[in-house]
Amino acid sequence: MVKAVAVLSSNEGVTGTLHFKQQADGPTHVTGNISGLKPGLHGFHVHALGDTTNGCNSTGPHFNPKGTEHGAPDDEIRHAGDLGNLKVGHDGNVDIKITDKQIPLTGPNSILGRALVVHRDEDDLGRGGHELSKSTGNAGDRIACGIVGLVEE
Ligand SMILES: [Cu+2]
Ligand SMILES: [Zn+2]
Repeated sequence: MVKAVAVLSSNEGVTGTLHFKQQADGPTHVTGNISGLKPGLHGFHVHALGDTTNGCNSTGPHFNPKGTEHGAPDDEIRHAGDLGNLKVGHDGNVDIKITDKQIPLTGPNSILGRALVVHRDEDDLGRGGHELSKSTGNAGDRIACGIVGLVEE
């Protein structure tokens, strides 16, 4: 079992902690809670870099080891980092429970040391027809992010 954690930080009052677990070659389970968000949908991705020297803006593009187009988590064609949208309730909170095969904690495509990013707007999942739909889902500013780091087993 490999375990990791990402603690989000933000200039806009968003806070949250995400826990990651992966057993052998199985999918990665992500659980946690984020608060301080506007109600509604917010794009949620793993970005390629763990560099926050310029805040969330220096974390690079969506993690995309296969060199494909942006999509929805359930799509055949998606970036590995495409985790879709967070559905935030009226209280500004969201509980997260995601199981995904494309965000391993081990191996060449590991997400360790990369960034988890929350966006201001909804991710159109590649279907919005905007010039950014096929690269970012046109999800707007990066309002919170945290680096995925190892924790003790
Ligand atoms: Cu993103
Ligand atoms: Zn993407």
